[in-house]
Amino acid sequence: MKNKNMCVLTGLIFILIFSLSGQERPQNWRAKTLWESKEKIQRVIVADIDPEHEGDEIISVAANGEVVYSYMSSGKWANDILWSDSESLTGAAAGELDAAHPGKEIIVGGTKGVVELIQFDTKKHETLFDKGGSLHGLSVGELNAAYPSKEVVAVDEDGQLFVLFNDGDWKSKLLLKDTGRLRDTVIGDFDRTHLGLEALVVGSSAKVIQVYTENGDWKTKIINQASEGLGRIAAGEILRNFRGPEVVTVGDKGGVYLLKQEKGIWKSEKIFKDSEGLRGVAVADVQPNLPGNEVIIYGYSKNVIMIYLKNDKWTAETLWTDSDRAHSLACGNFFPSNAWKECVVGGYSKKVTAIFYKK
Ligand SMILES: [Ca+2]
Ligand SMILES: [Ca+2]
Ligand SMILES: [Ca+2]
Ligand SMILES: [Ca+2]
Repeated sequence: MKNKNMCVLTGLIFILIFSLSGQERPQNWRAKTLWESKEKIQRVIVADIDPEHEGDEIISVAANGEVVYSYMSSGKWANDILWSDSESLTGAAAGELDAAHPGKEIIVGGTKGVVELIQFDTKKHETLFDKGGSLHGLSVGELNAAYPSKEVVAVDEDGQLFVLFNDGDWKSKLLLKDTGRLRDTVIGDFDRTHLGLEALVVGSSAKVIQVYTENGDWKTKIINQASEGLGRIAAGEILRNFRGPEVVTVGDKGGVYLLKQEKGIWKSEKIFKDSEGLRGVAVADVQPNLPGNEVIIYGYSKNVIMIYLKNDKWTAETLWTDSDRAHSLACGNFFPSNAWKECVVGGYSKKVTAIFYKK
């Protein structure tokens, strides 16, 4: 009898704590399930793939090999399975890779070590690359002016870093083999000392590796070494008094690091630590009443967390909690009726979920 009373009392205390902490939660954030797969969602990306449809579209890839295209049509969400691989897919990216085809192309890769290019409208596909290990991360961008097409960076679980380029045919070059798994890559103008764009790559070795070309030759260099394995990387303007873009990496132990290049030297600052490992990061203007862009993270704690500067101090707010652990997050403007960005997450819950601010 005494034990039962204790249980009731403990339960009441938990409810009290839960409702008190619940008050901290932002009022204007909503979540909506867009797609439910039969297996884990491994990567979500947001890009303006179809120029005839306003705003950005969403691509998700899953452990069952499905590539799903999600978009708003007449105010409702529609989903279209573009491709089904026979094995798990882990990486996805979008970019201009076929000048003869309107809109961006989608590339995916996974366990088979093949990079497949897919057209969103015709569903036509073409294999660009088929000799890597289990691919994990992909990015597309203008890295080498010698070729008219954009280039692709593909990284795998054996630590191999490949570039794919088109000189009439798609070719590949292995640039390095890291000591750990390579997991994610992003392309942008991060290095002020180098003309044009660069790619950055992160993985379990905790290194941040830069890929760039010099006089047409492919080069790599390590720009930072974190104190924990890194899971994801993103970039965007964060600091108002700094001419960015800044770079954010997230780690296996929950660390969130802001990297910026000052006078040619890269500096790193830990801006937050989550309770568990992180598998999603984005930099975007997701909340209009906070100035500029915010950093959004998603991790094994199941939480989607927004980090921003408030009175010069890094502040974190949990926006939403998933039913299971994270694997990927991306943000973009897929509700084009307002100027600010929305986010999408996917992971062990097998669901692709939109997370957005509603006035
Ligand atoms: Ca579009
Ligand atoms: Ca540059
Ligand atoms: Ca904002
Ligand atoms: Ca929007």
